Amino acid sequence: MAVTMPRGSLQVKSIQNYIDGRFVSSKREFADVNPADGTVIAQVAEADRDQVDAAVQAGRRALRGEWGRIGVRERAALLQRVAEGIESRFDCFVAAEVADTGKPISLASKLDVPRAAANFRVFADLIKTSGLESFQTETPDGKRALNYAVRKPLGVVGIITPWNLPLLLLTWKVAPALACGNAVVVKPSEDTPATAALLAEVMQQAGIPNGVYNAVHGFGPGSAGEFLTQHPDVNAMTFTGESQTGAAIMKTVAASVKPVSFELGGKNAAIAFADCDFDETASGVAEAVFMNTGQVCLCAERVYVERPIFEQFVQALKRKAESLKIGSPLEKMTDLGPLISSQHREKVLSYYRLATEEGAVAVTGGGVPQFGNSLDHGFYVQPTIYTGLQESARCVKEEIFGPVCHVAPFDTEEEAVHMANDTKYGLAASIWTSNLKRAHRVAQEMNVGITWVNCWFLRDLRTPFGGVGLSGIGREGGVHSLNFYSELNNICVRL
Ligand code: NAD
Ligand code: 6OD
Repeated sequence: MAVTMPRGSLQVKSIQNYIDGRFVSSKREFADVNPADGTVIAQVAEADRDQVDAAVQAGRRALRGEWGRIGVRERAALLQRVAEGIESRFDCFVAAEVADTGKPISLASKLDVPRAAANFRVFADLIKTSGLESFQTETPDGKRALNYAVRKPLGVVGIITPWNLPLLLLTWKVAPALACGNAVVVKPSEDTPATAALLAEVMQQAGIPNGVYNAVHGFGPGSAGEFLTQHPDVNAMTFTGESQTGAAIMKTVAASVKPVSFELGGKNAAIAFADCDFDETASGVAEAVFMNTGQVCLCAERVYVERPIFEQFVQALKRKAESLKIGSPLEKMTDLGPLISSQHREKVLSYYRLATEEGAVAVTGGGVPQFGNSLDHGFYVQPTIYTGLQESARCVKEEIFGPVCHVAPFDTEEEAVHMANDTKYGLAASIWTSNLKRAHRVAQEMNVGITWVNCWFLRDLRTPFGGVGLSGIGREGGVHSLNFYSELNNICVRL
């Protein structure tokens, strides 16, 4: 068993690596901490270099064996079984994700776990139905040739993921990688190892052959993350996490010229025009700022509001922030859980202090809530809204990754577009207006990978997803994922 759970308790005790279809311990272990109260919920096996190598070699063997021979229809059926396996252990996945991340149970039940199953279903369907282009070519001697392409797996794909939406982001990459016939070695975040281990149990029960899905645990530098990126037999790396980590991984893999896909940080803007539906916009922007305690790469940390509604909007956002129920992730009514770790809380609080030093006005929040119970040992911060900063302030330029935003007024559409685009990041934007022409015009001006109009984080998994600038390299989603996780071999036949 990857994960042992005492009867009647949600507490996880031991999390192991999953290599070649077997759960294996390691010489070293590290603690998995529940961010809601700081308690240790599991000891996690930290894979050493040899174990990472064993996982990669298991992937290679799987590709040479049964997995390398089965057809698309059977692969798709196996992915559907994985989706069913996740759904049949829904409560277990929710409990593990909530314990690891501290996110509210309502969010894990509504977003993370259903999306994990959906990731497998969507790519199971897509791999069966997607076609490739073909061209009939006229040759210089007046005859013809036929060009067509076939998909081949890349081989062993290394997948490294963060802690904010652990299962969702892991399966977002595992599902298309397996759909294309690859084997994977995943390295989930050291802060959230549990659901990757539970997924191994689901893979086993679904009949995914040994070696196709391997999970190794550990940290980045000098640990499993780096061992995986350095491994010469890994054919491609896909990574979600901080931009700086992406840069380090890129350097490591450069020597072996591997394909990379990077989904990185963001400093996303929301732009509210005076003609927006005010209540809908206040609710939508509040969700974009505070969901998952602001720990979604797509969250809006910069809110630009057209001057005629600025004061009223700031007050509406303040009311929304102050009405959020902060508390135990296990309470159904909780809106806001803790941050992931004491280290991350220190980072977010350092920005709260910096905002004051940079001259911000705290409209609400800026500190740490007190509960008078065990939650005081958790890593909570108050939802926070600032105004009054210069656009050049570090708090407006740097990703904080907490429940915080800065709200600034604007007078013209051009000014709003300029401020929104004045960032080294370029992941997502949201535009709130009832003027359809302006919505399209401004959306097309955004220098990002995804622009939402009158909504936020509304996903269709067939669409391209990724960022520009510091926010990433490449696009995943739908056929874009299939194209990343496969090599296309073009065949030219002289007729
Ligand atoms: P992180 O970069 O610190 O860690 C991500 C993963 O990389 C972890 O598994 C970690 O162990 C591993 N890692 C760290 N250093 C490594 C190294 N040198 N070599 C190999 N692996 C290494 O990110 P995080 O703090 O876990 O996640 C938060 C960040 O992720 C935020 O910046 C957020 O914006 C970003 N993010 C982006 C997206 C997106 O889709 N663009 C999605 C989610 C999160
Ligand atoms: O919805 C997705 O597919 C996705 N990759 C979301 C990323 C969220 C960032 O935290």
